[in-house]
Amino acid sequence: MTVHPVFALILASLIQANDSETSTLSAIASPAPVASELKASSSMRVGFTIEVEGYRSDLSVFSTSVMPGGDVHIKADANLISETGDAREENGMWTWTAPDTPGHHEIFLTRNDETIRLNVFVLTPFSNGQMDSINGYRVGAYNPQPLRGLDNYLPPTGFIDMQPGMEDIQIAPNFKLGQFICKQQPGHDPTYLLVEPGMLLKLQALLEAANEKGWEADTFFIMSGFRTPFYNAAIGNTTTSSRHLFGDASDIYIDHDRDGVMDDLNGDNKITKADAVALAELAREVAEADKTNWPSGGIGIYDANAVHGPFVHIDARGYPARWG
Ligand SMILES: [Ca+2]
Ligand SMILES: [Ca+2]
Repeated sequence: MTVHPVFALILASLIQANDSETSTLSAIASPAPVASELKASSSMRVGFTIEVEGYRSDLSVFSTSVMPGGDVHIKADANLISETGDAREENGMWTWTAPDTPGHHEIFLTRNDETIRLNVFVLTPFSNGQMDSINGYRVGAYNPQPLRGLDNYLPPTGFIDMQPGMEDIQIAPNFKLGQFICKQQPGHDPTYLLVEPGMLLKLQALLEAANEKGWEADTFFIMSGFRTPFYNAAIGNTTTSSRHLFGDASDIYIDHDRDGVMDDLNGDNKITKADAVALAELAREVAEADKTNWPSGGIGIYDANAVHGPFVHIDARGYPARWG
């Protein structure tokens, strides 16, 4: 059942009024709950599910993106509160229409005592082949021909506009926006990137599985998240279809002891490829057990070399791929 926010407010105000000397009338006249007073539930997951962009999620913090003026469709048996944009509901489907300018918005879905905070990034438009950079940030060009004709390999039409201070935005319970920026042009403000919801679901599910296995970690170290085509070519990659270019790939390791390399996951007192294998095997187990929180995609294992330690590649390309 969806309780209209105003009724919920009046009920809450009346209950509060019992405990205070405030008159019922002034309690009813108190301001409506506004998004700035809400925050996501403190647990990683809540007792209800939303569906956004085809992804079902019960994460207390989740993120999606939309073009300026575009609609975000959120299927949820919950109230929606947002200070910005234009929200309406029909038959359990909320439509949130984005403002016409790029920026970061917060939508709160509340049910009973629980709240999901959904970040919506309104993207800065990008015309592939027409633009090489945005505000001095080199993007380069995407292959206009999508791999195998698949939609999720089409050149993006916009990027998240990461202004100074946005690095610390929590985009999933254990992940921040700044963890995923491209390594090019360090310190350049603003920067532009893509972070796809399917990847966030997978990283969060894998982190929770790692914790359950007894591997301590507050997050993964994201060695490489988003890459522009410009940067991907600059580091010597010849492929034009890397999922890093599309914001749904991350090269990760657990580094809870913060020494800059993978932790000793298999307990043999060495940091080797075997530790990446252990993390990848756990990812494969999650892939088998939890299709909701593990959208189909790639799991790759990488050994250490002269410039990096062992790591695991995770992506949400839409079909299974395994290597390494
Ligand atoms: Ca470590
Ligand atoms: Ca080891």
